[in-house]
Amino acid sequence: MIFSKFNLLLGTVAALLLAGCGDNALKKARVEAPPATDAILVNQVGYYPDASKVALLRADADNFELIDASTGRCVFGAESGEPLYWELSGDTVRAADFSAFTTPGTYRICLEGRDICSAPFRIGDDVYGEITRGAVRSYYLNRTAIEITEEFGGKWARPAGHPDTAVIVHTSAASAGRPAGTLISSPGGWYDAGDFNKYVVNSSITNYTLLLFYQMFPDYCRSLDLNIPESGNDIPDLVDELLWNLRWYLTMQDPADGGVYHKLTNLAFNAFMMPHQATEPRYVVMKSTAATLDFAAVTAMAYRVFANDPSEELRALAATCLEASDKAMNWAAAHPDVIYRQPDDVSTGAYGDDNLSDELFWAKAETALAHGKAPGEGFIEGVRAVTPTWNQSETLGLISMALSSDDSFAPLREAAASLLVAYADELAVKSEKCPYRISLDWFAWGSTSDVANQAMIKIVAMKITGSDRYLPSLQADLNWLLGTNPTGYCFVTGFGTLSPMYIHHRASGADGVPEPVPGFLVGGPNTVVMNDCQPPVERSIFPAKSYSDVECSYSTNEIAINWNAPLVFLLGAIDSMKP
Ligand SMILES: [Ca+2]
Ligand SMILES: [Ca+2]
Ligand SMILES: [Ca+2]
Repeated sequence: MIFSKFNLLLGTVAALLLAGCGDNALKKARVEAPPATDAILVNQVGYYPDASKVALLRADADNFELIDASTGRCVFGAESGEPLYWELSGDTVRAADFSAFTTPGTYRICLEGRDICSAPFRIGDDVYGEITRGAVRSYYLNRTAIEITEEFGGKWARPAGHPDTAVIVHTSAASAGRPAGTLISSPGGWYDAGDFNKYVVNSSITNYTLLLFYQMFPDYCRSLDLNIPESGNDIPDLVDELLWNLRWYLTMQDPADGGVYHKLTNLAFNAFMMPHQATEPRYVVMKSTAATLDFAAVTAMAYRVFANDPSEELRALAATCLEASDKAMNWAAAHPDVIYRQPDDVSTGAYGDDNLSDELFWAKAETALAHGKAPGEGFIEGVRAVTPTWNQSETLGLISMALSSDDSFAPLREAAASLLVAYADELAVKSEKCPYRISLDWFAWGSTSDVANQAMIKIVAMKITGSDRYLPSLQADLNWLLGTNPTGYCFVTGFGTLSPMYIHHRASGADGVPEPVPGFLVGGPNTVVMNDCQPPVERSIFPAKSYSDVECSYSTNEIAINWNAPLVFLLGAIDSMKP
C-alpha cells in the first residue's frame, strides 16, 4: 500500500526502498544502531508534518532512507543533495530532504541499505511545546531571591539565594544622596548567566526581547502554562516570569537623579557553589550612560506594551515604567558619555561598550513611541539593521518603530520596515548559500544566540511583509540550534538526544543532580577564546565546530539570559504556528 503511493510519487526511489526494507536483519540492526551523530545530523526535537524537513548527511551516501524508529520499516527514501563543503566547519554535507513525508511518528534517517542511522526524532504537531515551556522555565529556575520549590522546580529545587535587600553603594556609584557604603534594597531578578550577578545592560536586551514576544504573540503567551508560582493568576506566565526581572531592574535606578547603576555584583566571581552558599557582600557599581539609555528604552517599551493590558497590575506598572524612563533620559542627556570603566577592586563581568550611538538611537526611538511624538525626518538616516546583541541595539529600535501602529510614525515605520526587510532578505540569501543553511557567517561568543536573533529578525520580517518566504531559513535556524550543526549537539539543555551535560552554570555544577538545569541555550561554537580550560581542552580550529561540553568552557558552554530570550522568541513563534 505505502509502496504503491511512493511508486506514484517518487518513481525509481521505491525500488531502493524495496531492496533495503525487506531485509529483517537490517531492520533490527537499524532499530538498535547507536545514533551516528558524526554521519547524520537531524533536528533532535522534531519537525512539523507539513514543514520543510531537512537533515544533513556527513557521509558519502547518494541515497538515504527514513525508517520507523520502533520497527525499522522503511517509510520513505530519496536521493541525497549535492555534497557541499563549508569552510567554517571544515566538513562536507549533503541534504536529506524528506519534506514529502508527512506522517506523524518517531523516525530515524539511515544511510541507504546500511545500519548507520541518526538519533530517533519525532514528526508531529506538538513537537515544540515542551521545549518552549522549558526555555521560558529556565528563567524561573535561575531566579535570585526565592526558594525554588520541588513543586515548581522538581529535582532542581534549591534554597533561595541572594536576597539583595542590603546592597552596598560602591565608591564608584556614590552620589550626594547615597554616599559610598549606603545600603539599598534591590531584590529579585535572574542570575545573568553562569555567575551570580545582575547586569543592567544584559538584562535590557533580554527584557526587550521578551516584551517584544508578548507584544507580537499575546494570545500565545496567554495560552502558555509554565507551572511557576504565579501560574493561575490573571497575568500570562511568560509575563510573570519577565516581571521577576523587570521589577528588580526598576530598583537599579537612583530615584534621586534617574541615573542607572551598571550592575549589582560581588567584587569577584564566586567559585562553583550553590547560590545560597554565596554570601559575599553585594554592591551596586557605577552609573553608566549605556545602562541608563538601555533602561530608558526598555521601560518606555514596557509602558507601551502594558499600557492597555487587561491586567490592572500591568497597567499600573506601565505608568511607573514611563516615569522611570523619562527620568533616565534626563540623566542620560546630562551625562551623555559616561563609559563604564571597571573599578580596580571589581572583577566581575564588565559589559563595557565604547560606542553608545546605537543605545542612544534605541532609547530615542522607544521614548518617542511611548510619548507618541514622532522624531523629524532624518531620524533613521545612517542607521543600519544588524544582528542585535547586548552592545549593539539600534535594530531593537528599528523593530519597535516598524511594528508601531501609531500613524504619526508612518514615514519612520516605512523606513524602519524596509531596513529590516532588506536585512532579513540578505539573511535568507546567506542561508540559501550555506551548506548548513543558516545565515551566520561569523562565530562570535554566544554564536547560538546570533542564530536565534537572526531568526527573530526573520520572524519580524514575516510579520511586516505577511510573506512566508523566510520560513525555510527560519526552520534551518531552528534545526541548527536543535542538532543540525557540525557539533551534533542540540544546544538546549535537557532536550534532544545529545545535549550539553556539563554547562558553565554554578548551580548546575554544584547541585549534585546529574542533569543540568534544563531549558538553557549554551553559547555554542566559536574560536574567540580557546584557552578557557586549563589545561586547554581539545577544540576544533573550525569556528562552527569549536565547542566543548565541559564545565570550564565558559566561552562555549556557558548559558545567559540574553541568549535564552531569542531562543524563547524563536521557539514560541514556531510553536504558535502549530497546525
Ligand atoms: Ca500567571
Ligand atoms: Ca553600543
Ligand atoms: Ca548538576
